[in-house]
Amino acid sequence: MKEIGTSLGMLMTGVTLVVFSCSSSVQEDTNGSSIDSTYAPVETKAPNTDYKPAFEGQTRVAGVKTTTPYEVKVLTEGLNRPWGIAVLPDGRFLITEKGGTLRIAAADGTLSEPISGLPPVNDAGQGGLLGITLDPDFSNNRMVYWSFSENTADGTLTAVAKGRLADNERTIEGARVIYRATPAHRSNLHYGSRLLFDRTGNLFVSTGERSDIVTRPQAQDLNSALGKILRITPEGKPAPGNPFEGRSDVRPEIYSYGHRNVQGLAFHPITGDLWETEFGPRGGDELNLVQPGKNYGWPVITYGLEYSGKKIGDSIQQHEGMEQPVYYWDPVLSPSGMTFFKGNSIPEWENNLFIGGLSSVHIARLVIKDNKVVGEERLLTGEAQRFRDVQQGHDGALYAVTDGGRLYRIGKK
Ligand SMILES: [Ca+2]
Repeated sequence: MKEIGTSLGMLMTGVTLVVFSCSSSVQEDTNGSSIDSTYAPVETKAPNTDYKPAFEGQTRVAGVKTTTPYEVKVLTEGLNRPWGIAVLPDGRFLITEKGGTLRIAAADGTLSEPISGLPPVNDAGQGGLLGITLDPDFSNNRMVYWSFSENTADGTLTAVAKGRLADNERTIEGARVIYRATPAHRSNLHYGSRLLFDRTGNLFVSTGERSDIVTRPQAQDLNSALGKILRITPEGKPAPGNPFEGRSDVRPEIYSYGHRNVQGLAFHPITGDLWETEFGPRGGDELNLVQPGKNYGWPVITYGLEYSGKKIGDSIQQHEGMEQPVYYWDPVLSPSGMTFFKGNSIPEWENNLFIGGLSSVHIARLVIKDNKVVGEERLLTGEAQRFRDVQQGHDGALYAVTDGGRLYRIGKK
């Protein structure tokens, strides 16, 4: 209830402030179309730190409001801790459930029985059956790829597996693990776990640094798979053309490093660039444009604090050789799955980024122009749901799942 009250308060603040937001009252979105009003930033709470952004527009940009009427429907509340959505060619949804099950949801919200045949997961803490994506040739080979937290003798790790969705859709056939993000660690936190095929047929996989003080520095360690974005072949080998290919002192599956816990991956529809979101600690959630071989800074630079309120490391936010986030949140969004909106069924949404927020209990809409965030809106603030993934259906609408078991459809009215 607290969140709902806050969002109403912000709405009123925004309406009040639009009157004197004259100097930048017209912006262009990524398509060149106008956004006719600029509102106050959606965040009104005090930040956790007094850190200064590296550039204007890196946090708390102007608010925007969707003007095209859209409707929000709860298609089902019957999912059990859903985590990731893959859109099937026929428009239905293949959805992971954290406890280790996979289900298909029809467009009307009807759920299949749990699909069996997946290897066991450790669903303690943040672990479980997590990210999912379809083979680019799924229509012919029915292959599915997923990530999960796997038990090993040395603790748990993020593993990537693949298998064939049986013709009767009741099982996954021939499931096998193709990649393990080692080292394992005795923690149940920060597994990363989004999966995304690129245009060359190789698979991006995000990991986390497992949260503990002892594993955190491995985000900077090029001989560890923790705190990375990896790029592997469909057989789990390092993908050809990776930035550290040929270097014997680096794991060749690494694509970028210095990440904390990446739960959002998406390609920009126009530029084709890879974008990611990751959890910061207390403050400092980030949106990054991912470039090969680059260092994204964790835990050396951060806009956040330890959960205890202590400073992290040397308490610096910028460092040569380390990339700045395109955007950051303080207080946090808790960004999970995300997608760019393709098409113009809701014209002002075209090429905007939609990010599921967990603790913030809303979906963040970001307007991005020239690789900078120029507008932010909070959607579904009244739902009081932790949004775990957002994907776009073949009908052009957005579909989102929540930790509470809901599947939403958000589309043109
Ligand atoms: Ca960073």
